[in-house]
Amino acid sequence: MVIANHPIIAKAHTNIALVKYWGKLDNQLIIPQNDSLSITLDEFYTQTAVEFLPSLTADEVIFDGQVLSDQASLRVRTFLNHVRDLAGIDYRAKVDTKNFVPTAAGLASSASGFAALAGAASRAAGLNLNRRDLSRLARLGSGSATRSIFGGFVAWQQGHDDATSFAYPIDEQPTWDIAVVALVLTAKQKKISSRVGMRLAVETSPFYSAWISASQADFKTVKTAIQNQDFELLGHTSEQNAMRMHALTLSSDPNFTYFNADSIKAMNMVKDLRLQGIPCYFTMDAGPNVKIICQGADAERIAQYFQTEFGEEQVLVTRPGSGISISD
Ligand code: 2P0
Repeated sequence: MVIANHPIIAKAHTNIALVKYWGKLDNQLIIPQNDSLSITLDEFYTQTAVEFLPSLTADEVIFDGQVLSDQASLRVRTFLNHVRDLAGIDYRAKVDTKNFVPTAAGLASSASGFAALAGAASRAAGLNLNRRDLSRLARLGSGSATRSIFGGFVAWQQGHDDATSFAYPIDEQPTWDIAVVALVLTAKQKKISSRVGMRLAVETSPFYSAWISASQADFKTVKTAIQNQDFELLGHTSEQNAMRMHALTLSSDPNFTYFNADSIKAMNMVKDLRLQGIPCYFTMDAGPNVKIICQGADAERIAQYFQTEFGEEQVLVTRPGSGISISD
């Protein structure tokens, strides 16, 4: 194995889950409690350069031009240890990462971040992993990163150990016209991280077992909807799945929610649009921003409707994006 003698650059897009991951079976290996399914988004991505250098005595992590403190870079350095173990090397690395997400959109995600880091660091360390193994490696950084290795519609197979928990593509270049309208309702950092929130749900929500059985059924339904290009089935099931996930936060002890007043307003506006005959469905992750799944032909009209309420800059239209790319 030969480590690269120049920085390796990887680009990975973020993704939005239609069937959510919310809870781990194994907190170290990040083995989830259920299968999940997402769309990779073209507008939002992370680009990361990594070089392992014999001259370095410690890992150096630069994020959007700022050198991170030891505390802030802990997850990245822990991840680099996995790569060093895998490659059998001991060198420290220089990591330079940039998020390409519209200013303060609050959509930056550990998904694109750890996927890009997995791609750049593994190749810089001399490993030449296939995409399945890259998704397993990305998983050790963050669960949602597992899916960002692939483009279009992607599934993350739950599995039961490190070897069997990985992502695979369902439809990398969808031939039907799907779009996601992202509403930036706040760019504020969330109070309860996904990691803490999902652990609370597993440990305290009396609804957790119902979530697992419902989400496994949703996974099958959304897969069928993709195969049949059945937009309404895809949208309806995704919206139901999102609300089932958020019911876990409401039923955790202590209870909490990622909704704010604007999230609820936006969800009601989506329902109004449906009553007007425009098929569109909402989903939300571990924060107040709402994403609207729609057909490409309706995207601009839907975006305008929300721009009137929330402002032009707060509404972004995005489409299915590609999987990871890594320089030589
Ligand atoms: C998902 N989310 O499926 C779900 C839906 C947010 C809501 O995966 O602890 O940052 O690093 O594995 O992946 C966000 O959680 O959590 C997430 P870790 P992650 O996209």
